[in-house]
Amino acid sequence: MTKIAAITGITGQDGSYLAENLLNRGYGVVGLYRRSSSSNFIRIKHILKHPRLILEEFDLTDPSDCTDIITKHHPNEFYNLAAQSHVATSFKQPTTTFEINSVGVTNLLENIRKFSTTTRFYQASTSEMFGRNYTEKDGKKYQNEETTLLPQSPYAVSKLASHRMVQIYREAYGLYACSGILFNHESPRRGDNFVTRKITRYIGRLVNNKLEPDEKLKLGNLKAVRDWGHAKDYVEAMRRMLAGGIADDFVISTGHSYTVEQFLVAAFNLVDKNYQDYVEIDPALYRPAEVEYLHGDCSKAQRVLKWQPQITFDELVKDMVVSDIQLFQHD
Ligand code: NAP
Ligand code: F7E
Repeated sequence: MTKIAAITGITGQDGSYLAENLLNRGYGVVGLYRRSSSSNFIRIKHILKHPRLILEEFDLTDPSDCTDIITKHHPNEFYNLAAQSHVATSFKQPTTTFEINSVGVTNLLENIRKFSTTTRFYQASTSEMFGRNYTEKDGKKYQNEETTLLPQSPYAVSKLASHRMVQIYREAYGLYACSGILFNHESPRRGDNFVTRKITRYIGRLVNNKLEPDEKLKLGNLKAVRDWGHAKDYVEAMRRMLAGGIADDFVISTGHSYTVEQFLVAAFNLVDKNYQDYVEIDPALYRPAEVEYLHGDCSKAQRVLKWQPQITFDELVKDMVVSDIQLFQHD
């Protein structure tokens, strides 16, 4: 029988890759999207006519929407990828962030508990929950499932609340509910306001002579360290969590970290330019509180899920730069 997977946030970066992954494996996919005044299907336009994809309007903050979807479809798997996912925005909109990222997740869990206990649930947790904390051992600094969570932003707090809620529903009610503690993952489909895409879009416009005269690339903290992987690899880890034998939480990362400045160098090198000729530091882009260092240890996922990232940092940067150069040839 065809397995049914529901995906919230199908219009986002991860939702679009996960939908492709599951459709390619023969799943029926119920894609849940938020109504907006204009169509937001740019990342899924190539699969919109797929015979096994159904789209349903849905808002995570509306409890009755959650009930309707769960009771109508009784999905085998439910991937909750919807979120207010921008850390800087969460400082400006902490309440909305909490309503979507924490109350919304509770709505889902409560409906699965009441109406569809065999549905397997995936929650998009995040390395931001570690905040400034890391484990230091044998001269190495990293975060894994044992590292204490110490969030530094309203976004991270909201994700920690839902992370813990998932554990409670798993332990108290026996739901098959997993959280993936995913480190940063990027792609040509990354939102425009995340630092990697901001950089590669600028390069795309630069190469195609689409910049305004003297237009600089304005950035904030270049010293922050991130463990960047490719979203295509990371959605496969999500799938494996729900296909596994035991519900649990897993760190998903590459184990290689770089500063924002190193990302800049790698990206500008691809077009034989020096980033220092283009970048201007804008203090307004610094965050009220910063997560300075993220470096994941995903050995549990490697051992239990047999998951390994396939795409290297250099391949990721190239994928994004090449894609944005092509994008602005036509734009
Ligand atoms: P994204 O591109 O920002 O996508 C977020 C999605 O959530 C969009 O489809 C958005 O819809 C939807 N959404 C927002 N509020 C909603 C609401 N109230 N009801 C229904 N849908 C709503 O995020 P992403 O990069 O794909 O990340 C996917 C998930 O993983 C998020 O939960 C994020 O917090 C988490 N995460 C991401 C990373 C990363 O590095 N990418 C790392 C760790 C965890 P619209 O299109 O209408 O805005
Ligand atoms: O920032 C610095 C910024 O916004 C990365 C989300 O997917 O990953 C993401 O959160 C770093 C930070 O990602 C700019 O201060 C400098 O140190 O690309 P970002 P993020 O905050 O790490 C986690 C794991 C998630 O869960 C989130 O959903 O880059 N930075 N200058 C800048 N960042 C941005 N956005 N814009 C700048 O101009």
